Amino acid sequence: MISKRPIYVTQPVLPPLGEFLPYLEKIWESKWLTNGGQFHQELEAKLADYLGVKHLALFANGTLALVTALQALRITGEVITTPYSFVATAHSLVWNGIKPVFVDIDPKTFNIDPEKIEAAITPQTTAILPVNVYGNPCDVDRIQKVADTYGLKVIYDAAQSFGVKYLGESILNHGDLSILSFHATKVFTTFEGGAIVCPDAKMKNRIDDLKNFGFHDEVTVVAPGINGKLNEVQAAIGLLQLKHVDEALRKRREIDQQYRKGLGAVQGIRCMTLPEDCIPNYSYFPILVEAGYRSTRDELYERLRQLNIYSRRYFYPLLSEFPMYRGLPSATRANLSVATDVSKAVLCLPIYPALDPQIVGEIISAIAG
Ligand code: T4K
Repeated sequence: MISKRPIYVTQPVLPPLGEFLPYLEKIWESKWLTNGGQFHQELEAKLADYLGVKHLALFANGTLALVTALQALRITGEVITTPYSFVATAHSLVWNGIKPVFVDIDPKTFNIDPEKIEAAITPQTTAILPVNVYGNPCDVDRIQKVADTYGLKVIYDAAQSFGVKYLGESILNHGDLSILSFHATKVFTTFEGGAIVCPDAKMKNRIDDLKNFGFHDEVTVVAPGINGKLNEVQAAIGLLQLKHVDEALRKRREIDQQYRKGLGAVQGIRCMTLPEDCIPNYSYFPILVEAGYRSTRDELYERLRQLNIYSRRYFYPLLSEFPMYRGLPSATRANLSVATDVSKAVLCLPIYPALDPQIVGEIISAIAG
């Protein structure tokens, strides 16, 4: 046993409780709890500034942000997406009556392979929904080129991409819309939460209406919107988190470097590579357990569990293997051979700011030893 307490794949950063109390006092005093209050407005402005994006609409979670992003752009028919993601990506399409069309991934980035998108386009295709898996940037230029050629919208599921920069700017400034998740397991958290990032004010107004039942003003409902609002307590947590997020990213980076140094030479273990000109957020530390390693991925997963280390097989099974998707024509293993191989080999190791470097060292030894 490496540690008496279980070591999970992640752990949220919680600033000192004393720092949170003044926010609660303000909420108690104002009695303003939700529906776009002061903290909500402040967090939208501060996050847009921190992330380097034009407009940002907060949501109760990333899934509602995804569902609403598709509504905002009036997406219908078929949408091309990746099977290598969290279930919310494909579920958001089904909630909108849209058919997911799975396209295989790139073996290096684990993101949708832009080369394979074109062959999946049909007259019903209206959009592409790529995912920046582990916050790792997609090939945004090539994806946009295909989208422009065929007149498709692009919505990035950037749930895991908080703070990632690519080619000198925020990864969130690509495509028509991007969504973020602020779930407890994310680099920046409001316990539950999320956002849509959009480039223009008119679209932000539409999104704001859609997340508030479609209300435009007291007596006008412009669309069958949903209740996707983030409340004031969550917004206050977000404001507090922002003060600590740079330090959290720095600590994550150190753990990432320690893993890379310790595992780089282990036969049969491959660490994820990042594209050049990318500032990552170190949200996950995926390794591939390949031929040449002394055990299978699942044996290593079990061995680590015996040591009280709870790594995770994100993303296994593939979305295309779940019962509601496996009947789709695009869900075959033959169509998704790279994703199938990666999902059988991947293991995400614990990474979070409070993780003791000594434990990281012991995890490395357990894998390498
Ligand atoms: N798109 C993508 C690409 C996503 O990755 C996600 C979410 C979404 C869309 C949807 O966004 P949200 O609607 O969730 O905002 C987790 C998260 O629940 C999910 O948010 C996340 N992706 C996904 C990748 O991971 P689980 O089922 O693995 O979570 P769970 O409860 O097993 O937590 C993992 C570990 O984290 C635990 O073993 C311990 C630790 N933990 C967890 C929680 C909830 C804590 O220390 N404290 C906590 O409060 O899905």
